[in-house]
Amino acid sequence: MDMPKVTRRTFLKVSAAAGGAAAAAPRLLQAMENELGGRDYSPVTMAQRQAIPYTCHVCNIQDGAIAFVENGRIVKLEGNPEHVSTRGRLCAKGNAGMWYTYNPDRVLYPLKRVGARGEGKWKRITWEEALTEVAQRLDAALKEDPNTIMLKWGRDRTGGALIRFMHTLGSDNTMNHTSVCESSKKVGMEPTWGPDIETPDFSKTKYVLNFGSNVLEAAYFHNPLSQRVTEGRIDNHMKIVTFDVRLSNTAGYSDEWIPVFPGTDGAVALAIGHVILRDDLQDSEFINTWTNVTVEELKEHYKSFTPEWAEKISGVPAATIERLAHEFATTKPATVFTYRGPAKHLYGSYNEKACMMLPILTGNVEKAGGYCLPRGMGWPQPNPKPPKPAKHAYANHHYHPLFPLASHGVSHLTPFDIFEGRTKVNVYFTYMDNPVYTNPGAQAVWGRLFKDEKLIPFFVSISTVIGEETAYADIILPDCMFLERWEPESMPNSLWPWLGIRQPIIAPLGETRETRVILRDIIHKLDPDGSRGMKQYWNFKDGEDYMRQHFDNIPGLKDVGGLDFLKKKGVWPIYGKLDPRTGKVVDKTGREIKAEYELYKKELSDSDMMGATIEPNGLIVKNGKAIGIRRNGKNYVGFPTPNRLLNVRVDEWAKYGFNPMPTFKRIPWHETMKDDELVLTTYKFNVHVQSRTASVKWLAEIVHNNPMWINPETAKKIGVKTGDLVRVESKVGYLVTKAYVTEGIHPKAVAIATGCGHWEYGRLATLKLNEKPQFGGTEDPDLKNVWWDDKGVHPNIIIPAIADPIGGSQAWYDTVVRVTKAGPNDKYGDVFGDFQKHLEAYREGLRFTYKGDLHRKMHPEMAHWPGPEQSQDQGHHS
Ligand SMILES: Nc1nc2c(c(=O)[nH]1)N[C@H]1C(S)=C(S)[C@@H](COP(=O)(O)OP(=O)(O)OC[C@H]3O[C@@H](n4cnc5c(=O)[nH]c(N)nc54)[C@H](O)[C@@H]3O)O[C@H]1N2
Ligand SMILES: Nc1nc2c(c(=O)[nH]1)N[C@H]1C(S)=C(S)[C@@H](COP(=O)(O)OP(=O)(O)OC[C@H]3O[C@@H](n4cnc5c(=O)[nH]c(N)nc54)[C@H](O)[C@@H]3O)O[C@H]1N2
Ligand code: SF4
Ligand SMILES: [Mo]
Repeated sequence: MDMPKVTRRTFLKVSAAAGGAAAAAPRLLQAMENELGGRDYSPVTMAQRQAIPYTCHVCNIQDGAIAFVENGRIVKLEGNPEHVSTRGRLCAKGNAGMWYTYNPDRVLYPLKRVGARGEGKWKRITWEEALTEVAQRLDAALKEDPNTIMLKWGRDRTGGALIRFMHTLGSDNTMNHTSVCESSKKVGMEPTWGPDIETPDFSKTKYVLNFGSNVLEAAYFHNPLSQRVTEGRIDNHMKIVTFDVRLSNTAGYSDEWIPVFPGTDGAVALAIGHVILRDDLQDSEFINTWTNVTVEELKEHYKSFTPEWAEKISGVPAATIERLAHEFATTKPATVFTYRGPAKHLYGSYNEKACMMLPILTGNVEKAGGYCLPRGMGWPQPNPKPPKPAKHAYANHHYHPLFPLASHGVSHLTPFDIFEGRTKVNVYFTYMDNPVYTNPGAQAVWGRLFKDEKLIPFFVSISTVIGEETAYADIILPDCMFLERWEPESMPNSLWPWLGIRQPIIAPLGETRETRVILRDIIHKLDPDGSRGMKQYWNFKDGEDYMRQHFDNIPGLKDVGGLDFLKKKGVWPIYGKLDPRTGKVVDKTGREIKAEYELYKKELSDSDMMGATIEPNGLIVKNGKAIGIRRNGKNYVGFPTPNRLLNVRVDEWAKYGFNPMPTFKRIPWHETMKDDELVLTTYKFNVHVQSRTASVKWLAEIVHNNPMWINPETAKKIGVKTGDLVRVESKVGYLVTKAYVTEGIHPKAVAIATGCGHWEYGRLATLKLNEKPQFGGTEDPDLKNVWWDDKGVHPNIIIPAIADPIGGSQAWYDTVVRVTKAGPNDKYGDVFGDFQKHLEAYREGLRFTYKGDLHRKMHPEMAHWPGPEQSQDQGHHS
């Protein structure tokens, strides 16, 4: 169909001319709907706005976007229509992204603490002063031990700059935030198939079992994937069944919402597997060819996981499990998606593994409409590269000695390692991290740590704002916002791999500098003439020059212009055009572009096979490296695992006394819960990102408080109605908040969202609206239009730090609480966390680690395990 050629500009002109516009309007409105985007006009001057592509980083999904600039100011953001995953659409948070930059409470120049730690007294200093002091402190630390320099990041999208910095200093002491994020999901999957995430092919599937992912509101890839979920529903009549303890908007959009008892998804998934195997609905050919177990072994192993057994644990009726198993196994194609729901529990890795088994059992792996491997791209690092540090830190972002299988670290236990003297810190760097707010124990644990000048003698924060953590810093080095800096990107957020960039849309505000430049400047201060061998790794003019070193030599991209192409388009490759009628990416002939499937069945070429040997089990080895697997007379690349198969049996787990086969463990303290006890769960709002969006008014206006969800049945027992104050008490602390009574939650659970209840983070987040901007920002008159006076209550102070002994994940969703009607002395917003009790809870949690006394008790089936002394830890996994 030919669309009338209409731009917003002509539309505005037509609609302004009354009369004739009336008849034309409906058709033009439709045309407007079908405009592809990528262009924009000032409603005042009608002039076309400058359009600059970038990659969104309000959250971590990394959507492709376009910023529109007028008179040097970013006035509007929208999705990049040429981006294969994003397809022209941003979520609410992405659309509001410029307010993240124009936050009047941003820190626009370096600051030095003048009062006591955390007291909020700051002095403006110059970059020269800041860099000199940081370099002096680093110098002193280096003399003692490079590993006393620690850097913890929350979200690192610098493309390798932080690690380069630490390796330049010779320090191995790096920490990420993944253990509070989704690490047990990753650890549940990696040994089985290689990567740490799946790509469900929602738009082509007929059936989805969703275990605890709020894909329409949060979850990894929620903007690109929710588009595909909608397509699956509309175009394909797909059925979606969501397991969640809470009626999330994803559960609400699903055909069925199944409220499971917290932490029991694994039992349900195993029982679904039991029915599939019992009734012979599995894909035997796939299992016997592509996994390291046989159908017979699985049938035997799954025998005890009956629907009746799972019903007792999860509350999901056995009949429902039977039905879902049949629907899932007989509808083709079908897929599974999980996110943090199953993973953030004491034995989250087992839960994830049990869910992952369902597409494996039914052969839905790597099929159109199935459960697919992620597709991403990488980029080379500038040369020369600093060597890996010679000495291992006690723990780092992929290794903790008590959690040898937790390949993404266990950073939420770091404070305890410091309190108890296993990790020594002279200089602590933080980058885009806010554990004082986002981690279990929050201010009671992390706040106490950062206040202690003996334990943290010097604290440098590379941040854009003063959040709850940065409030404790000695020096703040002000970073640029994502709309002002260079960064390389790639995310496997659809079935088509891509590379993208962030580039400065506007010049950095104030004196802010981008991180890679800050890090370079620190190194240059430490090693001005290069004699210490550090400077050589930091040879670049500016952020753009560094990007050239990533992008100018990538085959394919190089031919079309390397970084220059990305500066113009934001993303590479451009797979096709967005079809305005369907919203899909199509080729020149108008047909939807196809994804590649069955990647594991790619055949090795003759030249690949040159000099390769085939072992008796089929493994194809070349130069000492497994490059593929021989199956049915053909040489395939196989899966990206060491044995090129799907490892249903994970032998590495057995080395530490964990069950190598799919299994389920109940959370012991849930088994002994008393009648008046409930499980506290926490979740994310669709319009907020962690602690980061608290200063964005467009979003705060939509959501600014977080009452506790409670089931009517439960609320009745304790006599509370919506709006009443409740006291929520765990074994480590209590808080006072408001109740929101809703059928949309399991009667044995309560839920408090994260994202509200700030005590730092600027005037909007804390509702201290009468103060003035302090750190270089200009007043925002819109702050005067804040009509709400309730900022919510943040729950993390009452959540103990417990880690999954396999995956290392924080058990966010396991906290047992007692909820009562608030007493006369309780005030809304009261929070309290007892440090000693947090410490005890942490020690109790360690009893489940492979060296702990409860480990064996939890694993009677592993009686043959020789024990921790014999299970030689492989040492440091770097
Ligand atoms: N809007 C928004 N989107 C985001 C983010 C954000 O901050 N805001 N952050 C990004 C990041 S870092 C992450 S890690 C992802 C997280 O994405 P998700 O994991 O999808 O989101 P969460 O809200 O963390 O948790 C998912 C759901 O688990 C449920 N749940 C709790 N316990 C259980 C259980 O035992 N079983 C089941 N089945 N469900 C349970 C919660 O009620 C919640 O609805 O989102 C990403 N996207
Ligand atoms: N109760 C509860 N707690 C949770 C969760 C939950 O669902 N419930 N979710 C958890 C999850 S999934 C995650 S991933 C973690 C996230 O937790 P964190 O990794 O701690 O993430 P943020 O809250 O995003 O903190 C980022 C901090 O970085 C700084 N910052 C913001 N933008 C920039 C920037 O552009 N540059 C620099 N240099 N600094 C910047 C600010 O100081 C900000 O406070 O939270 C976890 N905490
Ligand atoms: S999901 Fe939203 S906030 Fe996250 S990257 Fe995409 S558009 Fe930005
Ligand atoms: Mo996360």
